[in-house]
Amino acid sequence: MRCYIGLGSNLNNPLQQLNNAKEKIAELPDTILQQCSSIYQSKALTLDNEPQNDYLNAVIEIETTLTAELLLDSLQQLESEQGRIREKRWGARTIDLDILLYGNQQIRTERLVVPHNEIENRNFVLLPLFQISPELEIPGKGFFKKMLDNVSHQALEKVSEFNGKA
Ligand code: PH2
Ligand code: MG
Ligand code: MG
Repeated sequence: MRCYIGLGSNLNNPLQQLNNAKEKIAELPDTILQQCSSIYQSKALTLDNEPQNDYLNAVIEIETTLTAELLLDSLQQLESEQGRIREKRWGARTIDLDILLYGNQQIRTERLVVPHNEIENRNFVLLPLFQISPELEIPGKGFFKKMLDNVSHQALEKVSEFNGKA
């Protein structure tokens, strides 16, 4: 299954957090890392007005035979290994690993909503996704290009590339 994962961090050396998570995802069983976007910086989107550090975000593509649930388990395991503490919704975090797309499946369970609920509202997800897969269709959500136009006012700055290959 071709699958896209969104990475985000705004605590404890975000660049290192993203690179580390990418390496760990590449090492998951039955999984091959296919593509990595650049790394982008943006202001934190928050639900309250508490100040938060800027985020670094990126998107990677993997090919995996893990089920969506098993992939979610693995990503949550990596999040806790990297010291993720869940305080409040949309709070600051060392690493956030979100399943954005799982093939062209639409999934809605207690634990998992795919495509990711917020995908069309976030330039820091759509732009890196577009960078690596401009032809992508987002099931149930319409045209990629249209979605990008709607969020292109959200400031986003390319700041780096991942270390190493793919
Ligand atoms: N993630 C959030 C909340 N706000 N803001 C930015 N810029 N980047 C994120 O990844 C992000 C956020 C919750 O998932
Ligand atoms: Mg998450
Ligand atoms: Mg998230």
